[in-house]
Amino acid sequence: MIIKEKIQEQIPRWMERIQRLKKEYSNFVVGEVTIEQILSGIRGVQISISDISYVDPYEGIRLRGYTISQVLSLLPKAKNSRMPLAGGLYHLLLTGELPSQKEAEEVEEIWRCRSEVPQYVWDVICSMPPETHPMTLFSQAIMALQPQSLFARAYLEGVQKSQYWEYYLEDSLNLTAKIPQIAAFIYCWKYKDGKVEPPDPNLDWSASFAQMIGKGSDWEYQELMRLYLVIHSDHEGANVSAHTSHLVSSALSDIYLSSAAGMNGLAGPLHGLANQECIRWLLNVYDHFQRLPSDEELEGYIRNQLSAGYVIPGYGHAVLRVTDPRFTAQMEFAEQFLPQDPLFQLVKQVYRLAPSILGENGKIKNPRPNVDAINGCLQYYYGVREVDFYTVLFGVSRLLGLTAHAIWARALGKPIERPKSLTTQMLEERVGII
Ligand code: NMX
Ligand code: MLT
Repeated sequence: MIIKEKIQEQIPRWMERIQRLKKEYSNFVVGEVTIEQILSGIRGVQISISDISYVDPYEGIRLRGYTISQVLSLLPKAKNSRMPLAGGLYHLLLTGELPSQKEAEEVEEIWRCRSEVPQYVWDVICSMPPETHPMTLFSQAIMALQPQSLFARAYLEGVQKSQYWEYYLEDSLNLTAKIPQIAAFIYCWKYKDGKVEPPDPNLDWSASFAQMIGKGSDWEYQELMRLYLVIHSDHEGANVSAHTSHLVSSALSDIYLSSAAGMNGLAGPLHGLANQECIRWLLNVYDHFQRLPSDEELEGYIRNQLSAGYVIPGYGHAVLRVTDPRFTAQMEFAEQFLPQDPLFQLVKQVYRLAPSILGENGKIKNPRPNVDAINGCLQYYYGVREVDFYTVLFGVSRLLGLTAHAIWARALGKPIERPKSLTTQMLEERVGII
């Protein structure tokens, strides 16, 4: 397997770099922590390293050093498509190297061969009450696969630490191979007649999800999914889902346990679930006016929301200080394929008006849109209108990033994480107020 060989070959070099930092610079002070940071969600505290991706506040995400537009243009493309193969993206995340067409196809083929989901996983989903949120079902399905973990078995049998990553890799390929089918099953079980189209072996990973939910002949939707599943895959190592899954896997919990933990974080409205909140918000605006509002009407609406204490979903970011390039990539797609769609017109109108209104009180650090300000509008246009499903799509993509971080964490022998927590009194004593 090419990805495995490449990782294997790279490990000694990475280990050497880490060991050198540890040995020669272990007392070097990287930064300090202020009380404000401690009290505001450890914001900006540099606490971990991962080389899978990095978010520059003024540029946005780079996946293995490549910007979103470079990733979209440089990765090998799917058949009859202008969009990348997700298999190529996974190769890039795992190895740091841009794959050839053949290398990208190799990952796609591995996924194809490992995509079968055991019947009991479907039974777990079907035993849940129909009103269960799709993210809960998604997380449960991942957990249900946990008995298949090769790492968990190997650990019990006493496998060497230096080999942990190999089992993490196998588990990750097994899991990521199955997730489009799991997502499609949840969609069809919860919203349709429960019948899922069997996967078409001629389609790539992303298009195959589209086909399984009944969009086998919708080329544009398949293109959208190819775009979507690549650009949502990772956002460095310290966002809620990445950090959660990293923390959990640092206890040597296997990829199923740690990925499900990450998905539970993604299911929060300030994180991944914001895409569901955002489309609801846009639909509410449209319903309220029964048409596209005028600029004045929309401004008034936004101001009312803010003074009632609501956030404007899809706007703001913990790290970014510019418009999210993932938002821009989707804008470009929408301009090409759905320029007249009323909801897309509304997305553009909000983009034109909201940043200056949000910026007025100087509180919000970044009044510009993030990835979630538009992703739901695109799904809605193509008829996937069950908005509480949208975070599952985010999750399908994000599992590529989470698993890549985890494989490398094991490859580099990263230790269990255990930062320190203080009491309020200790802080008061340190600043001298008691
Ligand atoms: N609408 C209204 N107020 C906002 C917004 C917004 N979109 N974003 C931030 N603020 C407020 C925020 O509530 C805070 O107010 P207070 O001090 O009264 O608590 C203040 O501005 C400062 O917040 P920031 O430091 O700018 O943002 P922070 O880093 O704390 O949070 C988010 C980042 C993304 C959680 C926040 O901007 C937000 O809640 N946005 C809306 C939800 C959203 O779009 N989330 C998606 C994130 C991306 N993702 O996919 O995960
Ligand atoms: C993400 O994609 O994870 C979000 O933009 C949130 C973040 O980076 O904090």
